Amino acid sequence: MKRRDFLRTSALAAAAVPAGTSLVKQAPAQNSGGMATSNPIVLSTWSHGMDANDAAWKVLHAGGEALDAVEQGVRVSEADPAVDSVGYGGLPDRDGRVTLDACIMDEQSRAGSVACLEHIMHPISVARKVMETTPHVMLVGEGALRFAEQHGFRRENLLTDKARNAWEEWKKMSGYTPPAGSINNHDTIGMIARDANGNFSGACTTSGLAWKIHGRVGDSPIIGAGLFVDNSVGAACATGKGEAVIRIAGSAIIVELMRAGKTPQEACEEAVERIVHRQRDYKDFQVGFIAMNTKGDVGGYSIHKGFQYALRSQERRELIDARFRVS
Ligand code: SD4
Repeated sequence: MKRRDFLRTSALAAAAVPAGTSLVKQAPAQNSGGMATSNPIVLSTWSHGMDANDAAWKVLHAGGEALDAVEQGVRVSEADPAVDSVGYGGLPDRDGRVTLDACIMDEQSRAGSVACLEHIMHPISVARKVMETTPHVMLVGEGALRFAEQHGFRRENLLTDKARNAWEEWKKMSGYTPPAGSINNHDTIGMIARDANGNFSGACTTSGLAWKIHGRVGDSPIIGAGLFVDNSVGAACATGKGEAVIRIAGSAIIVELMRAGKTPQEACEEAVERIVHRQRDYKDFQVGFIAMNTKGDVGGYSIHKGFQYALRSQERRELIDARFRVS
C-alpha cells in the first residue's frame, strides 16, 4: 500500500474509533469535505511557468493530486537548459559549481527540502523523497547528494557550455565579488496548485543567485520563505532575492495574512510592503510573490516592474503581468 493510501485508510479507521482514542495524529486536511467539488488551478512564477503549468495541468485535469502536479510541473523547468536559473543549465556559483535548492509541501503540511545539492537534475524529486521517506524536512550539500544517489538519482553534469561561458565572462569583470542581488538575477520557479479535492501543494526549485558564494542558500528551499502551504487557507511562493524574502518569512506571512482575511492580491502586496519599509536597499533588487486561497482566488505582486506569473485552469491559460510597487 502506498504511503498516501495508507494515511487515507488510517484516517477512515480513526473515524470508526471511539472518541478519545486516536489512531492517527493528524488526518489529511480536506477543504471540500472529501468531495471532489473544486476547480483545479495551478499558478507558477515567470514565463517558463507556462510550460511547467501545462505538465501540472495534465495531472490535475486527469483528477490527480496537487502534490504530483507540482512535482511534475517544476521538473519541466529543471530539465530545460534554456532556463538559466533552475536545474540543468542553471548559472553556477562564483566557483563555477551549480548548486540547487528545492522544496515541496503538501496538504497535510508535510514538507521536504534540499539545499546546495550538486549534480542532480531533479532536486524537487529528491525533496519529495526527503519528505516521504525520512523523519526530516531538510538535507543539504554532501548529505543530500549521498541521499539522492542512495535513492537512485543519477549524478550528472549540470553546467552547460552556455552557463560556463557566462561564468567565464563574469569572472573577468567581477573581482570574485558575490552579487548583493539585482533586479535581473532571479527566475526561480515556484508553483502552487489546488486539485479537484480542494487540496493544495506547492513546489519551489532554483539554482539560486548566480555567482553566489559557494554554500549560499536562498529562500527557495526554506519552508515559510520560498514556499508555504496551509490547506485550510491556501498557499504562496516567492522569487527574487532570497535574503530579502527570508528576512520577512515571505510565504508564511502571506498565508497568515490570507488567514486574517486578506485576498491573495492584498496579502502579496502587504508582504512586498514589509520589504520596502524595512530593507533600505529595496530599489536594488527584485522580489515577487504569488498566492492562492481556498476559493481559488489568486494574486501576484513584485517590487519592480517585470514580474510575470502563469495561470492554468479549465478556462484559462495565461501569462499575467504582475502589479508592482516601484516603476
Ligand atoms: C534565491 N530566490 O536563491 C532565489 C533567486 C531566484 O532564480 O529567484 N533565482 O534567492
